[in-house]
Amino acid sequence: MPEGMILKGVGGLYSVKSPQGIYGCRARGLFRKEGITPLPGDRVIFDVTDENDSEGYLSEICKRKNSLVRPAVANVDLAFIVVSPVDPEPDFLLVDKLLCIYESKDIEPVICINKADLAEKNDIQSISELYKNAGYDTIVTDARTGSGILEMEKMLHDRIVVFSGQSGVGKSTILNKIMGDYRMKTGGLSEKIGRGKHTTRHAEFIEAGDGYIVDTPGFSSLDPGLLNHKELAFLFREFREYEGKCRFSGCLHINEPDCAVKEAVEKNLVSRDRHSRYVKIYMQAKEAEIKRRGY
Ligand SMILES: Nc1nc2c(ncn2[C@@H]2O[C@H](COP(=O)(O)OP(=O)(O)OP(=O)(O)O)[C@@H](O)[C@H]2O)c(=O)[nH]1
Ligand SMILES: [Mg+2]
Ligand SMILES: [Zn+2]
Repeated sequence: MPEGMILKGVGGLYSVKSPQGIYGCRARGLFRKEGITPLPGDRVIFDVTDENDSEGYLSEICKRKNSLVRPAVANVDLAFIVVSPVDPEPDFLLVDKLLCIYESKDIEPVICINKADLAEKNDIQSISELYKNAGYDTIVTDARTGSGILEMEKMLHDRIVVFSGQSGVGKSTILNKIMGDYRMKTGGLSEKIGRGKHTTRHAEFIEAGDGYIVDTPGFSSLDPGLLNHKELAFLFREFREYEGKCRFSGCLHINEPDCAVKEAVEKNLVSRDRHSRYVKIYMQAKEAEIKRRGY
């Protein structure tokens, strides 16, 4: 049976890309019974029911590496978290929550500092240093002129990539720029990515060379219930080297005495702001869990 990858799913009809072409496939009741919703990014095995019309049925969904809720996609390799130093003012709490979510799902995050043309050099530098020191790759872009976009495109190779971040930071503008580059390379036509209220609600893959990118409508807050507070300390990358060095095993690095992470904050080895946001996210995630359980 042929194998392929779901590019999009609308109204129970899935576009499956296979070496033989794109097939429109329906899902069998089987998946609904098992509580599985096929997602873009899923590797699937399908039955061809009509070769002429390229129609088929999904018969199996291969094991997922991960899946996201927003955008609802599977098997994501890389996430660009877009942040703008100005207009809108950066929401670092959101950035750090997104980082935790990607860390928990084994998705490599890259911080993209956009609107470099509007920002002060110092502001770009301080955001870049903050996240480099925490162990992340950062990239500086100006979606208007396209500076930095080529560097981004080099990271797309053979990967499923999502863009996320606050509303208005320039995700769609960057995507349009990338698509424009590929359009020029391939001579093909492609639609513009929606902005604001025109943003499509379902996740859809955009092919960029041999990589796939997914736009996400911006958001102002994230459901803290998406994170498990007990795992949070492991999701802050720069805390990991202090693991096992606190006085108490299972130290949360919040109020405990002789905490190696808090000592590192005092010595400026770990950013105080990142640590404060860790505490905040921990509290929010814990509260969300209490609400969920009801005690
Ligand atoms: N000066 C400047 N403006 C930019 C840049 N990137 C985006 N913009 C502008 O910023 C505004 C918002 O850009 P969008 O691409 O719609 O932002 P978005 O992140 O997709 O926003 P949502 O879809 O609401 O999440 C638009 O007016 C863009 O033209 C940039 O690098 N420099
Ligand atoms: Mg957008
Ligand atoms: Zn500690």
